[in-house]
Amino acid sequence: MTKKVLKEFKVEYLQVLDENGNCDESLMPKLSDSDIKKIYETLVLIRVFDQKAFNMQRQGRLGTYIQFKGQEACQVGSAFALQDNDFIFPMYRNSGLLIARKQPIVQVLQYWGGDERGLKSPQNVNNFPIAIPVSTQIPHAVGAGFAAKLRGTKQVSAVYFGEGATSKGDFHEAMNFAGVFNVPVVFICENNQYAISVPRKKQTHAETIAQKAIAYGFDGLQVDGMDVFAVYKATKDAVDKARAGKGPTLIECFAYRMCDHSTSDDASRYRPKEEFEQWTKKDPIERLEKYMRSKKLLDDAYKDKILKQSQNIIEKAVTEFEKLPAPEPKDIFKYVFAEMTQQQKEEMEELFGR
Ligand SMILES: Cc1ncc(C[n+]2csc(CCOP(=O)(O)OP(=O)(O)O)c2C)c(N)n1
Repeated sequence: MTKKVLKEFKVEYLQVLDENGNCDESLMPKLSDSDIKKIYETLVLIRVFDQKAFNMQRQGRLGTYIQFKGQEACQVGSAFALQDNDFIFPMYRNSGLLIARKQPIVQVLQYWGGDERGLKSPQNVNNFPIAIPVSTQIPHAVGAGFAAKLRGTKQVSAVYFGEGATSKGDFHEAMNFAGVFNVPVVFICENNQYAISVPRKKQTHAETIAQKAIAYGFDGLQVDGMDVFAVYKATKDAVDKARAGKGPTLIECFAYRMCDHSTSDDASRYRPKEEFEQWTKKDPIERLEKYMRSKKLLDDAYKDKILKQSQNIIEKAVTEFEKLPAPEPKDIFKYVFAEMTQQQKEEMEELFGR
């Protein structure tokens, strides 16, 4: 009997911009100066939003909030590679993605204030609602991609999830279906190294998340998830490929959560301080600033202007959000089904009277 090596489980790793802002020009995607500025401005805007929302939660002005600090490049880089009518299926850590996808900021605040109407997608943009149950959005995204394929609309479906989500059955079923039916879907894993307190090493015995695609017969690659150019390039290639009928791709964005899991968490209890400090040196915004400075696309005055502009946009949205009427508590019963069940009617009456 002869032994054969079938295939090595090696996946490509892509980095365009290193943590000092040095760019590998041979890998640089086609982006104009104004594209780069737009990307930078969106990164700053969502970081300002993230900090403001966190502060508001602490002040009792928002419910639970999930920060995404450190993962901005994963969200903005990929959003920039999609068209408005492509579908996105976000998870709870994707407020930045939604903002990059034209979801009004006031609505994102409305959602975190407990009003689901905040998730209604703007006209002509296909943003699906945030999924709180881990991994459930992944088969939904594949279903939407499959529908687009059957209808011949050339739309692509992009789905976002953490590395912890790749341990769930939903992920594997969705990946299998996408491979078998050659679905135009891009799986974007924001590997932030922890699923709440569970480190990646305890999450999976696989060396990379990207290699999980190999088992389903399509491409998987790992990118520096704190390098916005790498995320953009990988997503653009995957989206173009999907649109051309060449099937799915799994992109593992190798990143770090530079914040707690949620406003109910204290990450200092399970993450070493030194580890946190090492990762903050890779900050996606700082490295882009270094690059832009070297290309004369950014100076102190522009940097200051963008920060102030972002703060103004966010403050305006906060003022508008705080003037919104509170949702009607009865709506909890009213809109679960098209029509209320007898039991729901009774429960509603019991709580609120006739
Ligand atoms: C089905 C389900 N099980 C458990 C939870 C509780 N939970 C919330 S976040 C989380 C960790 C998810 O980690 P990961 O997928 O890596 O995403 P991250 O939060 O790191 O972005 C868990 C287990 C949940 N929301 N849904």
